[in-house]
Amino acid sequence: MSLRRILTVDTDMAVLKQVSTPVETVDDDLRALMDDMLETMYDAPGIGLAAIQVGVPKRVIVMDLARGEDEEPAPRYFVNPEILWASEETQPYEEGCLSVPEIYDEVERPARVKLRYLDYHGKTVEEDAEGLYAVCIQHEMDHLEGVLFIDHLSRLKRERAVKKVAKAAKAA
Ligand code: K2U
Ligand code: ZN
Repeated sequence: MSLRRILTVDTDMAVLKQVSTPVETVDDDLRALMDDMLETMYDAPGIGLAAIQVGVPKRVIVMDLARGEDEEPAPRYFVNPEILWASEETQPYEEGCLSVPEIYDEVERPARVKLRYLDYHGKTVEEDAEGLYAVCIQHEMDHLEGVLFIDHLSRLKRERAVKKVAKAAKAA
């Protein structure tokens, strides 16, 4: 396993805006990528990561919502995820993003979604998500469409966010 660089909007916006391509086969090479993505996510730290965030335009997401010190890790892997149904009811959540460091703002998303995806071994899974799981999977699936959480904000907030990330990167 190896750590990958996480792309950020100040230098890698063009890559992050790409639409990712469906995976043909869940094989050992793809599992090695998912292992690297998970290690990179834990190191960041974060609770979700899309493959495009490490520069790989494949429809792959990793996630671990078990954040407590005393919680066992609970890694999740999503290949070619689809949302089959989304509730009319929405919920606001203060989101952040490893590709838009130090920026946080409220985004409104469907409170519950029904998912279909391939797991780490290529098996089809259908699952309901709500709460932080629903927020995180929708945030990550936006990444697969080249959409960042700041794209859900006003133009002024979005432009300020990109400028703030660029200024912080220059100062670092
Ligand atoms: O896509 C990413 O950059 C990963 C995000 C996932 C995420 C964003 C918003 C809401 C939930 C998940 C990072 O994990 S942001 C860090 C974080 C950590 C705990 C809770 C929320 C966000
Ligand atoms: Zn993100």
